[in-house]
Amino acid sequence: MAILDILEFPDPRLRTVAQPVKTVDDRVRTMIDDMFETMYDAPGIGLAATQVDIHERIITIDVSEDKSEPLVFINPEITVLDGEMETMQEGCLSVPGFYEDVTRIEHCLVKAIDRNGEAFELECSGLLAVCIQHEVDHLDGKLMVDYISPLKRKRIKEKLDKKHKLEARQGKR
Ligand code: QAP
Ligand code: CO
Repeated sequence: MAILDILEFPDPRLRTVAQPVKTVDDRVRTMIDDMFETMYDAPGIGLAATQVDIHERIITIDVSEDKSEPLVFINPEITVLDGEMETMQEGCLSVPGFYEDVTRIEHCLVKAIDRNGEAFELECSGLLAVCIQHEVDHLDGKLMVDYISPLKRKRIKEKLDKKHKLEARQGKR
């Protein structure tokens, strides 16, 4: 297993639209294992393959208290279940140190493929529903910062640009 580098905003690679997975084989399962290791190490509750520069439609999530409920979604498709919306403060491993309010669908149905290549459906609400929508956005090249004001986005970009310059000087990236 391996801990992968996480791309950070405004890295243009985060804007890539991911391709569907054609076959769930050992290559895909190794990527999933590495994504879980990277997510738990961060630590985070959700990670999309896009964030580790893999442009395939794979998401790992664990919203449980004790990090004991790993969920993987391959080629996820979201269906809206009712019109209810919910606003939650979100973070993102690709936008470290920033937390912003985002309004999303409260209740959704997710259809996806699991690590054995089997199709499944999961009804989601609460944090899990928010997290799945956040991660599917990543697969479409979309980020949490796209939902906030241009001024806030500009400030976040400037702060992260500074952080990345400092890290480059220190040889971290
Ligand atoms: C997406 O995000 C999410 O800024 C997953 O310094 C988050 O795991 C969906 C993290 C909240 C819904 C609600 C963020 C770790 C982790 C940071 C994450 C940080 C360290 C974010
Ligand atoms: Co994110």
